Amino acid sequence: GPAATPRIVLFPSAGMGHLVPFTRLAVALSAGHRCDVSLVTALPTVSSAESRHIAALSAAFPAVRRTDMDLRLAPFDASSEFPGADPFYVRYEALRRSATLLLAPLLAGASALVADIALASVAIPVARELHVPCYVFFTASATMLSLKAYFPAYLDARGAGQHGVGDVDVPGVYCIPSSSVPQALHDPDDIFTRQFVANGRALVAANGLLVNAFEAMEPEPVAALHGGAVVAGLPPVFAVGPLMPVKLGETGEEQGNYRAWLDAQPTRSVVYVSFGSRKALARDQIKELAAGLEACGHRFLWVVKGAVVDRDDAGELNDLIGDDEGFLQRVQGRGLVTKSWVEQDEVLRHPAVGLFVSHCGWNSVTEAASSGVPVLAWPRFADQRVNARVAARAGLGVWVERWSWEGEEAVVTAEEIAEQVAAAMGDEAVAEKAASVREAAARAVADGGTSHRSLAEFVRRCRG
Ligand code: BUP
Repeated sequence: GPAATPRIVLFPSAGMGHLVPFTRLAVALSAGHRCDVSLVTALPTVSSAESRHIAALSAAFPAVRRTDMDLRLAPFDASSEFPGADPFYVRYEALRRSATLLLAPLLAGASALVADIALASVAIPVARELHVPCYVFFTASATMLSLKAYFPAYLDARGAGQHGVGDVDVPGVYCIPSSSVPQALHDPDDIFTRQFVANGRALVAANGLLVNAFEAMEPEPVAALHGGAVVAGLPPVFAVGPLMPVKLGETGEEQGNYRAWLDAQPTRSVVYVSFGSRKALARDQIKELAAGLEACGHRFLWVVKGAVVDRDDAGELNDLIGDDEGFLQRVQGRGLVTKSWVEQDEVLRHPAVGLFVSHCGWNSVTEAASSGVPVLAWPRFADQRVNARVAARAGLGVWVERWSWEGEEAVVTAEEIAEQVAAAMGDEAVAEKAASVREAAARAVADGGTSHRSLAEFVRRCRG
């Protein structure tokens, strides 16, 4: 008879950068590989974008069952313990501390648990106790996964009494310069660093690792992770990316008029600018960016954020971009600036878009790769410099390495921004290489491609 349908429980952490790839994985497993999938949704969500996204997912894909986890049942007073910490990292910590209590009941009858990397070290023992195989989904690049897996060994080898993080030469991959190591990792007591190291150490205990990456874009790290060069004893690694975006319909937020505006622009004439869902640029940097976009001479669509969590972003657009001199009026028609959520994947696939000025959050990089839009990389924090290098090495775009990131004082000037945007928009070679990355991505996820086969192999193992 037909093989049993695997029942897979997906446990994401917080923020759109994690929820979006989990949604894509859920749909690929449910619709593409006929698994029975449930998605754990921790409530209340940190951002409104997440709650809108979950509602839209349930409406569009009812087969992906939603299992709510009420975090109010396991109260955790983050405000006193981590004052001033990033609310998304604080949420990871709340999930980590609640996992033993709240996760176990959700695993009854499961064939496998797929836990977010941010929750790995707590989810693995909970699943083991219940004899449920536990896989870890790494939502960033394979290069970053190799750094995460190797980092605990790096710290141990460095010895006691040594402080600070230097260049990290990941065996079999390449040397990640100290300046590209996520800012937080330079501080051993940072909440992010503690989680990063605990989760990195736990990887060897997982039944397998899924990563939203594909071999052709990151050949060295994928090979090194498979071959045991990075860390001995890693479980099988399944490179299943770039996971395909799913159409969810309207997510309920005021969508603005960007679709109609894009439709009216000539082919490859628009610069799309976004720094992701979870960090605002400093106000003086926003001002320079505005002036740079005005000076570059091209059309642009700019998603601008004023707060870390969208619920806190109540300000007016004019105030946010410090527009006391009529910028919005001067660029009217040529530039569209919005504070609202846009369907980024749809924007990147629109023929009018010719360049993506991006912070290089990994989802953004994968979306640029699958749509073939060249990236002008401007990493801001966390793993983004590592990702920017991946993008540049793969030929997906260019990275101006001297541009500062969070914690460095220097403001990138309007002149420099205008110059680099204009150069990238005029660079035919970059556009051609980005198109070839798109073709490689399409081959990876097509039937018989490396990523398609990896996901099928993962499902086969879940069948047991
Ligand atoms: Br903002 C924004 N529309 O307006 P990243 C983001 N997105 O669709 P981040 C939109 O959110 P982390 C918007 O396409 C991507 O899938 C975007 O993830 C989508 O960056 C996702 O690119 C954002 O990984 O998360 O938000 O900084 O730090 O976790 O990488």
